[in-house]
Amino acid sequence: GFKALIFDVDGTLADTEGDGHRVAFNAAFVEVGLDWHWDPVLYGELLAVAGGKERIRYYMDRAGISLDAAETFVADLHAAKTRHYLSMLREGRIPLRVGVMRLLREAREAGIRLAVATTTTPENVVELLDHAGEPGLSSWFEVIAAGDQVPNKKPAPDIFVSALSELGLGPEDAVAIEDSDNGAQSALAAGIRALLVTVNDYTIGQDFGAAPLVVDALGGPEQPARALVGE
Ligand code: XBP
Ligand code: MG
Repeated sequence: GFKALIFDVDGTLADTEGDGHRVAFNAAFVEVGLDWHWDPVLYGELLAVAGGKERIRYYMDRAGISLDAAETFVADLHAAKTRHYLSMLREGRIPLRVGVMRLLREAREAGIRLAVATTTTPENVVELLDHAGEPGLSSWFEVIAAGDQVPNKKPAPDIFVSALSELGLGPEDAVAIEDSDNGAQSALAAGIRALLVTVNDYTIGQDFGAAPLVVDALGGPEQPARALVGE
């Protein structure tokens, strides 16, 4: 049987994008005196690129903005964004999605190991989990594979490969849980065939390649998940 669940974070454990990351990016733009503003529609387009720093660069390319010392500029701007995002998390403003806590409890009771594979920064993951209503929830996760610890972000397989290697497991031993096409491609490219996609408003129209099962939520007794694709 399966030995581990490897979770994506943004969009999967919680709806972090529209009211979380997006708002934090805009607060950072104001803080550093930029007149940029990412509304929900534009942000949906920018989500084509995973990773906050990568997303800023993608926006600058699209908008034809070129700067000296762009690398430092992007790093500093992203650090400001992360500060804003962390303070939102510490206020408990971003709850877990329906069914996530139930699944984590059931997996833990069944002796299934828990891990994360995400493009966001590790402190964002810990603060999200630890302010989600269950004190110390981040410590339930044996491995938090995150952000810049690998050279290539999703859809590259690197972060799932890294999570598997930290767990000491092969791709056949794990189930990946994702919300986006970039994430699904990443897990599949890492050789993980057992892939569950739980869509959200930003990702519902995406493709998900060969993902065997796509549902609208992890769900639970009160709000059962609906299968959208797959068997
Ligand atoms: C999530 C992301 C992240 C967040 C921002 O992708 O793309 O970029 O939007 O995170 P996934 P950072 O769910 O596929 O991992 O700004 O901390 O990079
Ligand atoms: Mg995601």
